[in-house]
Amino acid sequence: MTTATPTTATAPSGGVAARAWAGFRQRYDAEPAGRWAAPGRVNLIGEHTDYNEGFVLPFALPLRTVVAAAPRDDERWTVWSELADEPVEFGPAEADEPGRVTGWAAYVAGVVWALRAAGHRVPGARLAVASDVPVGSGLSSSAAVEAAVLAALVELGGLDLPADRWPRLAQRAENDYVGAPTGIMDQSAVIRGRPGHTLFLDCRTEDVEPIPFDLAAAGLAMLVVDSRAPHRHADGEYAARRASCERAARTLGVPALRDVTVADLDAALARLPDEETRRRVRHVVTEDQRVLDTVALLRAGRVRDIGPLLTASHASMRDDFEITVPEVDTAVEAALAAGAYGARMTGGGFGGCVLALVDADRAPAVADAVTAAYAERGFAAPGTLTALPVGGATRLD
Ligand code: GAF
Repeated sequence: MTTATPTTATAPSGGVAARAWAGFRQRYDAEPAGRWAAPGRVNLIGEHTDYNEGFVLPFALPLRTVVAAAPRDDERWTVWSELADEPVEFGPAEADEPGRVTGWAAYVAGVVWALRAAGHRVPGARLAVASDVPVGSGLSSSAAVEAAVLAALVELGGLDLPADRWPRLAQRAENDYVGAPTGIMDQSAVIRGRPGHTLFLDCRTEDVEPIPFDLAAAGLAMLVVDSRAPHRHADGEYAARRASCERAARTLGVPALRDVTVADLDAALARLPDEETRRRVRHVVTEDQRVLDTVALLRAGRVRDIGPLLTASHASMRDDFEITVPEVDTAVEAALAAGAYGARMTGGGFGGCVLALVDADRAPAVADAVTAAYAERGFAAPGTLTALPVGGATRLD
């Protein structure tokens, strides 16, 4: 991402696909059989609702991870990434034991593991990974790697695996091999994304409804601000939030917090043991409702009117779920003060990116205002871009 004046990312650039190809040729001294791509994502609204079996509304971003790949004769996998000097090679023994492959290659080994655990015969392969999805910005760089690798292996192996089953497999790779207890939102967004739409996903049923999200027609833009505060969801805070929600659901005698509605909320809160748990539950229950309200407004073509819901979501993450940090709060406040219709942190929290819904012609001014606020607070300059929704994982050639 750039700083100050936002770049406009509406279509994937050719550069990353060329880097994957060149990396493959250089590393393996051969031509790949093809290239597969998967995007990063932002979530318009619905945070920490996915693992509570609730609702989310993400869209895929025009920043991509590309995997160039070719089958090999034996049952081994070699992976090179432009982020690392040396390739990593593993076989069935390492793939079948979660945790044996570590670091960035664990996301690849995790996909092999998830496919094998589901009974698929995974072809041995050489892979080269290049990515424009910044690592650690909360834009789902890991889901993008998982989805692109999955797409490549499914096709190279001729596996009978329809794409609507890919998100669950990619999530298993992340949960059970890498060890990050995430929900299913990111994998669904980067696999099932639709150009010009946000994805209304019911995380219990996995039903997806693409909701038209035509920012340009409304004269609007979505400014994405990289807070530059490091974001980590494999760490204890994410897991602690999830555990707290699951404990609360058990106390309330419901399968998941999705089963508590806003109408039930006060009665449910009264049955919870402590103030912190009450705050966590209030966030999840009200956030599910905000997703439903946002979807209703978008269906009615009232894009600008979703702004207050975005801002209310941020306040709920800040005050009730307690997952924001000063950098993201500063970005939200500065964007709103500069005229954004709404703004919120997106993703797992503790850093990552902020979304601000702005008039298209105001995007540079709002980006400048956030940059100035950062300078005043002594924070490293934020990155900014404006983005429109693109399609999900796909074969390029
Ligand atoms: C991270 C996780 F990976 C998602 O599953 C989701 O829980 C999100 O945080 C919070 O909404 O991106």
